[in-house]
Amino acid sequence: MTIDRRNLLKLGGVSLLAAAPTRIRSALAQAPAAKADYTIEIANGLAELGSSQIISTALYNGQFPGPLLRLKEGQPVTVDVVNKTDHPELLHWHGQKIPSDVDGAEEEGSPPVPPGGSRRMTFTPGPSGFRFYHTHVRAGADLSRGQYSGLVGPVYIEPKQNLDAYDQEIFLVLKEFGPTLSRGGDMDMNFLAGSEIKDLKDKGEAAINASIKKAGAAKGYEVGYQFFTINGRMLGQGEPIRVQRGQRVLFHILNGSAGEIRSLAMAGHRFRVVATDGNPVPHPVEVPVLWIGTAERVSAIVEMNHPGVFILGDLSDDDRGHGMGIVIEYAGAHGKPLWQKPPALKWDYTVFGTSTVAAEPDHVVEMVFAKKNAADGGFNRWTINGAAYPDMMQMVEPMLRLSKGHRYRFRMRNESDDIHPIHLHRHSFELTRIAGKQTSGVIKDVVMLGGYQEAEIDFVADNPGMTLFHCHQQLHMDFGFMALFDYENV
Ligand SMILES: [Cu+2]
Repeated sequence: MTIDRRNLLKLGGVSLLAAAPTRIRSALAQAPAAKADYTIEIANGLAELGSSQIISTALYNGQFPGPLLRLKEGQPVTVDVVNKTDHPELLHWHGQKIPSDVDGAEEEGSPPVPPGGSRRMTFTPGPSGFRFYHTHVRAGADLSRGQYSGLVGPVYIEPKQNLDAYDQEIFLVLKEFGPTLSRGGDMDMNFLAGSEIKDLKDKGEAAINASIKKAGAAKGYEVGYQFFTINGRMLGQGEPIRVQRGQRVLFHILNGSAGEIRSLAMAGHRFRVVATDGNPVPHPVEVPVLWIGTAERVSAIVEMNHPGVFILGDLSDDDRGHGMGIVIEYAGAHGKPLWQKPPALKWDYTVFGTSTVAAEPDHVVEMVFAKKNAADGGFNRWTINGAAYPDMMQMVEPMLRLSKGHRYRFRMRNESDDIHPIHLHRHSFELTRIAGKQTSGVIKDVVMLGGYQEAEIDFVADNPGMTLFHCHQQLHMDFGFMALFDYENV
């Protein structure tokens, strides 16, 4: 055997490397050629929603939803994001407590992934639970961009300890495709607990009426959809979820929509909600229906004790008819999947919380959300305390400077008739008052604020760096419903 360099390394490879000075070893470990834990490629591709519904849209790794990433709490991960589209992209790690430069929002200073280029991100995942990743690109009037595309994927961060026993774990991503613009269109809001507050309604209605009088009865654009899917398949088009009698199935459900609110029910079955937005709730409660706002997540256990073939689907006959559902099939059961309208339910976050009064905040920040009807080329313009967040071309003054370690309470008042799924980046918050009730212990990163309602959320400023706050409806955030917070690192 000739002793060349290759054989020498093979003979003594390990010990040679082990004997190398620390400086060299760490350089080897950090060599740019080292493979990332995950590579996510953004490119246009085809998604087969049904046998005769094939659409072209931007996808992660050529699939919808993007691949499930199972990360480990506290264990650093490296992700390469490769952008094969012709425009800059941003991949946002929704619901994670990570630095601004990897969070994936340009407003916070995260560098975009250039067209034809790539970017490596390293961060320590957390908190544990069900999170997700999605594009944070502004779409504006271009309905091929932003979250109107297929750029959504689930993340599960393994906790150090598992809380619940279950037999099967299933991830569901709810998403509409084929967006179109229309004028007006009213959202069904009767499902949310709480009632309209008179002075908010008076102000909101006065503003709408004044605008319609001036502009000639035109309401701002809304977005509607042609195709409705769960895990990228229209109802009846994919494989059913196969279960066995007696199983406890843990569903992790993500509303990956650009702006819709979704509901889910299944005849003869109830959902025991164990986590909201990935965070365990103080009181897991059984409910017959789930309501999930844009970007919200629900983790719920269903006991499979009612054999048959069922539709797990949206309460809206129209949306379910256009695909928003999936078939659940018990082993040995056959026949047409059964759908049954569930009993009426008011969705009330406080049932999962405790009535203990939450800790007192150091600061209370008052916020009023309002709509300027059709004020932006036919699109509604949205304001927070009278200011609309401008387009990305301008430098933006932070709305608020947070002090590290302080507890903040946002007192949010909605002067519009729409429901807003309000999202805070890089932090989780605690619901402290909603639907007219005090509560505590429900930890989230998105909350639905009802039309003409108010709510309070608390968070501790414990993750310094620029922080974005916005409505998670793409149409609302793109037209002003956003604010930036600066941070004092002292
Ligand atoms: Cu909104």
